[in-house]
Amino acid sequence: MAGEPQADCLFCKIVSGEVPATVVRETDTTVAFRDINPQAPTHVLVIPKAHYPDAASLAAADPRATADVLREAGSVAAEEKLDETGYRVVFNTGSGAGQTVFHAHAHVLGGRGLNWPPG
Ligand code: DGP
Repeated sequence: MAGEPQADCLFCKIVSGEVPATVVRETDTTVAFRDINPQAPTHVLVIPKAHYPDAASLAAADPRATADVLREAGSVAAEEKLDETGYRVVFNTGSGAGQTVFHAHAHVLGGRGLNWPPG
C-alpha cells in the first residue's frame, strides 16, 4: 500500500532503526540525519517516515508530510546556522538526476559557497 514501509528500502530501515544513522531531528512524520557521503560541511537528509519513491509521488499522495519535510529542512538549516549564509534544498528525482535511493528525501546543503547552475 502507498506509504507503507518497504522491506528492501534503505531509508525505511533508517526510519525503523534497523540501519543506524546520525539523526539530528525527528518528528511524527519525518527524520533528519547526516548524509554518509557529505558534499558540503553541512549535508543533512530530511525524509518522510512514509515510503514514497520520490518527492513528486510524496507530494501527490501526502501534501502534509511534504510540508513537514520542507519545514524540517528549514529547521535543520536554522539549527546548523545556515540561514544567514544561505543553503540549498535539493530533491534529486530520477536516476538521470542523480537519485540513488528511491525513498523521497530532501538534501539540505550548506556551509560553503554553492554554485549555480548545479552540475
Ligand atoms: P540521492 O543520490 O539524491 O538518492 O541521495 C542519496 C543520499 O543518501 C546520498 O547522498 C548518500 C546517502 N546515503 C546512502 N546510503 C546511506 C546510509 O546508509 N546512511 C546515510 N546516512 N546516508 C546514506
